[in-house]
Formats: sequence, C-alpha cells, structure tokens
Amino acid sequence: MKRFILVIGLLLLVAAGCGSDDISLEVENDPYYKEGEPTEIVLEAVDDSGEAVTGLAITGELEMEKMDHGTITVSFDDNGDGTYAGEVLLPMGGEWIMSATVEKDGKEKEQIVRFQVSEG
Ligand SMILES: [Cu+2]
Repeated sequence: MKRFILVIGLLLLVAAGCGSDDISLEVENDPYYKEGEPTEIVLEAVDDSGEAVTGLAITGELEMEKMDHGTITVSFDDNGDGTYAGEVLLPMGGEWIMSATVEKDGKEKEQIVRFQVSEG
C-alpha cells in the first residue's frame, strides 16, 4: 500500500511538472500618465515555481475599467530577463485592464492583467 501511494505521489509530481508552462504576468513598474507622452508598462512573467520566463511574445489590448475608450493595442519587447516592456499613448490615467496574449512555442494563452496608471 505504501508503495502504491508513493507511485501516485510521483505521478502527481510529474503531472504538476507538465503543467508548469502556466505563466502569470504582473505589471512590475509604476506606470504614469502624462498628456501627449507614451506610458511605459513593464510586465514580469513567471512560471508556477516563480521562475522568470523569457522568450515570450506578448501583446495586450487595453481597456479602461469604468470608461469606454475603445481598445488600445500595445506590444511588448522581451528584455531577456523575464521582463517585457511596452509603450503606449493612453488617453488618461486610472484603472486599466489588459487582455494579454502570451505566445510561447507557438501556443497562445490569454490572460487578464489589471493595473493602475497614476497621473504624473
Ligand atoms: Cu477614462
């Protein structure tokens, strides 16, 4: 019986390992809005174990939480250290929602990232 439990445990470990291409994005800088100037957004990508993930292609569709400004597209450049930087001209600061498309090895995943843009 103990051996059986051990085998199940090992299988679960393997399964968890396979699921480790789950990537989560977070805004790691403090984006600010200044009229007529692009806002920089820096994303950090980490996997399940908190390791930085490089080599992703990330684009985002930005929308405001409480207002309709349409959607604004921003593409991110891989900084090579698990962070990705993008610049975008926003109409205003406030609460923004990004629907991010993350591509890794030809596979795409969607992720929602919420962040605050301060007015500078
Ligand atoms: Cu607005």
